[in-house]
Amino acid sequence: MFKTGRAINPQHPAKLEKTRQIQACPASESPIRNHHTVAVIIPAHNEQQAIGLVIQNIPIWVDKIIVADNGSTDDTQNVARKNGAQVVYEKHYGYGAACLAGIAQLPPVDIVVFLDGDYSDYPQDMADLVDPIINDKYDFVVGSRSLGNVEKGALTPQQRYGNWLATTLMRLIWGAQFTDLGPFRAITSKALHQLRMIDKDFGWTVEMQIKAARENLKYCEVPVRYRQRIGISKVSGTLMGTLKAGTKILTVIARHALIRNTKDKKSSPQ
Ligand SMILES: Nc1nc2c(ncn2[C@@H]2O[C@H](COP(=O)(O)OP(=O)(O)OP(=O)(O)O)[C@@H](O)[C@H]2O)c(=O)[nH]1
Ligand SMILES: [Mg+2]
Repeated sequence: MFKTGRAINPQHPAKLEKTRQIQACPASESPIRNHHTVAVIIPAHNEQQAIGLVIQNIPIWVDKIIVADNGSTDDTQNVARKNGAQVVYEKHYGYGAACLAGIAQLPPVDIVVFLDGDYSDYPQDMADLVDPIINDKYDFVVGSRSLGNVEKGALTPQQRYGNWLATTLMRLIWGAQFTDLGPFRAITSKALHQLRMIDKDFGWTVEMQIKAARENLKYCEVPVRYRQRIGISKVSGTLMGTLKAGTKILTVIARHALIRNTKDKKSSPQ
């Protein structure tokens, strides 16, 4: 085990109290999880107001927290370090690029969890995603906001429509049973390496799900809560961000569908 010795920000005693209560997960409640090592990767770009809270609310049984930062011009890196995370710097801009940089620094763990650095996800609910892997031998668990409780205004209508469109296309093309492309997700290290992720920006989540379906991973969704982010919206809250992310997601689906068609044609008798 390689505990990070996570320091909780002493400036937030109230939060610490709350965190401790949430994190208090008696060993007897989950004896099995204690034998699995878990690392968390948080892509973050200018999240100085949120990143400390995200880290503080990560359950105590997590062994390693990596904040993958690219190009933050605020205090994100310092706040993350003060709260006990390892900070990885990636000079190429993009969500996927940051995740890949985080993966490159992973110690040998059993399970890797991804979540956003804007405090939209509920880190204290992490057991809901990790336990199906540990108890039921799933390879990959996606936190579905469509199935869970979403605070009013946390998901824009465009985001909901985009998620519906992407998951419908995935179902039609690959028979993949997903209801969301949510950022909060857990995967075994073995499966993660098997997927050979390459997307450098907002095609990251959909790429992981397409490949999981294609590779016949044992996957499932669990309902997750989702709330309005802290700080300034960078992607879904802006027209440009939504268009860019939406186009990228559809491009990734199209590209993988094309690969599938080409392979089918090659393998079918002439
Ligand atoms: N490392 C890195 N992280 C990013 C980048 N863009 C966004 N992020 C982080 O990725 C997570 C998701 O991005 P968000 O900006 O929250 O995107 P969103 O949830 O679709 O939309 P909003 O919350 O409305 O902005 C957050 O933790 C961001 O800080 C990037 O280019 N590099
Ligand atoms: Mg967000």
